[in-house]
Amino acid sequence: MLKTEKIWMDGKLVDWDEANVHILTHTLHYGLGVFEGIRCYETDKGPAVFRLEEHVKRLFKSSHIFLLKIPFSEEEISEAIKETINANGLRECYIRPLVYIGDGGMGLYVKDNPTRVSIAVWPWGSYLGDDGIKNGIKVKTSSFARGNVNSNMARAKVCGYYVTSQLAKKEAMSCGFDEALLLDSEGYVSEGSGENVFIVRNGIIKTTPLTSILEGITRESIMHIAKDEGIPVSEERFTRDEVYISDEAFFSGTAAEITPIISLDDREIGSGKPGEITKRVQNIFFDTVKGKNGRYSDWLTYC
Ligand code: PPE
Repeated sequence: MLKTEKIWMDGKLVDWDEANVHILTHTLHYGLGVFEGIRCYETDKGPAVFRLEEHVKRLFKSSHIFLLKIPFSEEEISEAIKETINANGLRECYIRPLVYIGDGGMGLYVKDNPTRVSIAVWPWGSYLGDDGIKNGIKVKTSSFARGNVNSNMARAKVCGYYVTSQLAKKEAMSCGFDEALLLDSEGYVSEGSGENVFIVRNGIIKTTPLTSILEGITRESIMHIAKDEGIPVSEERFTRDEVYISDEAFFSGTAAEITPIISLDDREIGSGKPGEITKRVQNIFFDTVKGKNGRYSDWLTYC
């Protein structure tokens, strides 16, 4: 991880090495915190944050679900994100806002511990590798399931959920795969450890419905682009064997961007290479985030 200079904590910029918390920070023990993952891309007009407003809104919605009261407004957080990017002089970076419960009381029920907010930024290359973006990755269906919708609040990007994701990721990696695909509690495909999933069959793009997945902002952007391209998009449940026989598949996410999936459980998907529709959407997506596609210019916030 590349260290940067400043991290925003509770309203002010502090030095990277001073951005520390007490060991009794509540979230460290019990996992209740919410966060965002946002990317800022280099463009001809300077650094631009992709879909800033949507990410900040999701951070507030995640907090709402978990009864966390963020002591800042959405506008203040958006400004703080831009301020942190500028303070670090970065042209391109990943942005990690985190809302967490500070120290004070211990035990599951605490009333008076402060709700704290931090924003860190750092340069982060391709999440699943440059080769993954270009040539695709190999995926394994996980033996760990996406939690039931009444246990895991899927609409929230909550820290605690990522223990399941880590189990799935570790399992996939130790079996020689690049990433995991989790099924939901009923056995249908849900999403990757940190990505939404798409398949393409007979020219139609399918993605899992919002029932058991994070409401991905990249996912929404892809559906928007596909519709504009005249490619039909269907949000519907599908099974792992439908992925085996699909023509193309890909993951989407802020960190993962658009990464083709070339096999699932050792079954080649389509030709075993990134598919034509995947590449078409990928090209539009990368042009868009880099400010080279005027059609979606309102998705970019310049710092
Ligand atoms: N599902 C999950 C479980 C998920 O974590 C992410 C993002 C997505 C879907 C895609 O959502 P969106 O980024 O809005 O398109 N995962 C973040 C965390 C990755 C990490 O390892 O940290 C991310 O991509 O930033």
